[in-house]
This record gives sequence, structure tokens and C-alpha cells, in this order.
Amino acid sequence: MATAGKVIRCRAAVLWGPNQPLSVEEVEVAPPKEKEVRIKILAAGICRSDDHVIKGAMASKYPVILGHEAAGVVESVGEGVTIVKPGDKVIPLFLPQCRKCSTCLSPEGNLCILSDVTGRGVLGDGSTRFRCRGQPVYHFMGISTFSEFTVVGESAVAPIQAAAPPEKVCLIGCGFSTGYGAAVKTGKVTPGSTCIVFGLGGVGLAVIMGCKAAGAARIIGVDINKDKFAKAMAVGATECLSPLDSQQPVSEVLSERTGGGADFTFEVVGRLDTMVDALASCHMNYGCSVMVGAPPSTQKLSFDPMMLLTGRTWKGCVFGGWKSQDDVPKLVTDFMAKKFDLDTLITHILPFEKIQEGFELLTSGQSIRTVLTF
Ligand code: PAD
Ligand code: ZN
Repeated sequence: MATAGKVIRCRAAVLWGPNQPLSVEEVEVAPPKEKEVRIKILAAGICRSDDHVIKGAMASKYPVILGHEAAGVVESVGEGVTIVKPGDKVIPLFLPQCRKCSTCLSPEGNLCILSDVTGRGVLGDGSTRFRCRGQPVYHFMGISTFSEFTVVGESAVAPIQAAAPPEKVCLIGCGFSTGYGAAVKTGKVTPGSTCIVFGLGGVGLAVIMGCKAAGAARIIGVDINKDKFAKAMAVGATECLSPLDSQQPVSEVLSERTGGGADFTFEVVGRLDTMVDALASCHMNYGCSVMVGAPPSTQKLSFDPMMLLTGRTWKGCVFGGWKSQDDVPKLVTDFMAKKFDLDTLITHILPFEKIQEGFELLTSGQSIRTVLTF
């Protein structure tokens, strides 16, 4: 493309500091360096993890360009890139796959050493590719998708089939895959089992979809916002309840309802109290609880260790346990073969410049996923 090798001036949503509104303004995006890829973003979803940074609950440097759930097309590539070429449709990977670190070499793990879970905010060489108002702007999770153009490392991009609709498959970049994988890969939900899902946002609904696909017999959705129940039932929950409807602790209510605790529970809120509730709600001996919600980065958890001594298993996963570069193209192929649906998760589609409105829909509990189109 004519822009290859040049700085691109385009619009991006810049967060100048915690608890500030996102500011859509002109940024400069440098060309990709060696083993890097510059992507034109076509669609990007809004996830609660982005909001955690806005609220200051997830560590980040500022100013930063958020966004980590998107689909786009490769504009240009740096030296030595072999995995994609200009014009390829892609999903940027907030969890990269370098294929060299101990995790990538393990058949089980997926948390590649290049993942930016601690908020370093820079690419592999320690610098940023964005500038705004004359100063560097940090990257988020290595992919910063709330920008018309972004630069990512070669290990943080997956080529997908050209026919895939970007405004839908962008959800495979985070929300869908995270929830679905938490059930089928990390929890390894078994046929006939009872599952409880705390938090019925985009990720929680995808957990329910995974539990259903794995053959769970009973899936109980838990949320303090009852407006979320209809969608949860539509994607596979068999019943829903609000912890606010009872004076009794929710884990006791659930334990009674399930005859001693569920086989699998999932925390998909990102709160310390619901993490402990989810653990307490799985069977005291053979139950397994999976943490999916992102905990506030400065807080520590306190819980009764007897809950684990009696036999419960407590797990967690980032990006649903998928090996991103290997599995994302397969998930897109499965979506194109209609093996799962993404439409139910998308409640709003907005032009990119209305990004602030998209976040208000999320924080007021009105949306599941808002997809921004560019
Ligand atoms: P969301 O805000 O759309 O959904 C969260 C839901 O939790 C909402 O429906 C709330 O009403 C509900 N909720 C809030 N408080 C409670 C409570 N006390 N009890 C029960 N329900 C409650 O968020 P989301 O679905 O986009 O993301 C959910 C979490 O998952 C969030 O913490 C996010 O940061 C995390 C996440 N983790 C990963 C990962 O890789 N581990 C990836 C993506 C998102
Ligand atoms: Zn996310």
C-alpha cells in the first residue's frame, strides 16, 4: 500500500489518565519495525477489561490507547515477517504466541512470556509506535485496537479467512474465546454436569455457551442485574438468580439448589467477593471453580483454606486457555461453519467516534457487547 514505510496520521481514542473520558484525536502511527505488523482496524468490541483500565483498577501507563478485541486487515509488515502479508484479514492477539518460551512449548499453557499482563505498554524493543500531541502514547496488551491503525508484534496476530465478517469475528479476539474456552478448555466441563456462572456480561454468556456445548445438564446464571437473565437463558442457562433476592449468602443458596454444590463454577465479574462465592459454590470435594474475571490489580484475596483442603480445585485462565495464534483461525472457521453464534452477544454497533457512548452503555448495564466500526 502507498502508506507502507511511512508514518500514518489517523484517529485513535486516547486515555490521558484514569477516570478521564476517552478522547478521539489524531495520532501518529509509526511504520512496523522488524517482525512487526501494522494493521488497519475494521471493527473493535468494547470489553470490561478496557473499562478496568479507565477506572484505574487494572495497571497501565498513560496516555494509552486501549482496545484488545478486534479484526482488521494488514496494511504493511516489517522486515522478516512471514505469518501475514499486506491485505490479509487478521485478528490481533492480546495474548501472543511466540512459540519459543516455556509456556508456548508446553502443550498445556497459553500465557506466552511476551504477554503484557502487567501494563508495560511498549512493544518488543521497549518503545511505542504511537505519538499524540508530540508525546509517546503507550500500547495496551500489545495491540491497542481503539485506533484506525495499530502496530503489533508478529506473534500477536492471527490470519483469518477473508470472508469472515469483521464486525462479528472481532469477538473471537477476546470475549467469546475467553468465556467459551474457560468452559471447554480450562474447566473441561463434562456432559451431564451442573455449572454456575457468576456474571452474565459478554464473557459470562460465552461461558454459558461453552458449558452447553460441553453437554452440561444444568447451567445456573448469577447476576445482580436481572435484565441480563433473558439473554443468559437464550444462550443456554437453565435458570438464573440474583444474589440480591435473598438475605442468605449466595453460596448457601446455590449449595442448597444444587444438592451440595455445582461440579463447575465460573467467576466472570472481576470482584474478590464473587471469586470466593464462586469457589464456595462448587462441590466441597470434587467441585472445580474457574476464575475468569480480572481482579483489581492492587487488592489481595482472603479466604478460608478449608475450602481447598476438602478437595475443591481452583483454576484461572487468560483468553480461555487457547493458544492464540493456533486456535483463533480455527475458532473463526468454526464460526463460519455455524458451530456457534456471535449475534446474541452483540447488542450495539456504533461508529468508532461514539466510543464514549459505547462505554456508557457497558457501565450502565445496558449492553452486552458494543462493536465499534471504523
Ligand atoms: P460485563 O461488565 O459485561 O459483565 C459483568 C457482569 O457481572 C455484569 O452483567 C454485572 O451486572 C455482573 N455483576 C456485577 N457485580 C456482580 C455481583 N456482585 N454478583 C454477580 N454479578 C455481578 O463484563 P465482561 O463480560 O466484558 O467481562 C467480565 C470479566 O471478565 C471482567 O472482569 C473482565 O475484565 C474479565 C475478562 N477476563 C479475560 C481473561 O482473559 N481472563 C478476558 C476478558 C475479560
Ligand atoms: Zn477482553
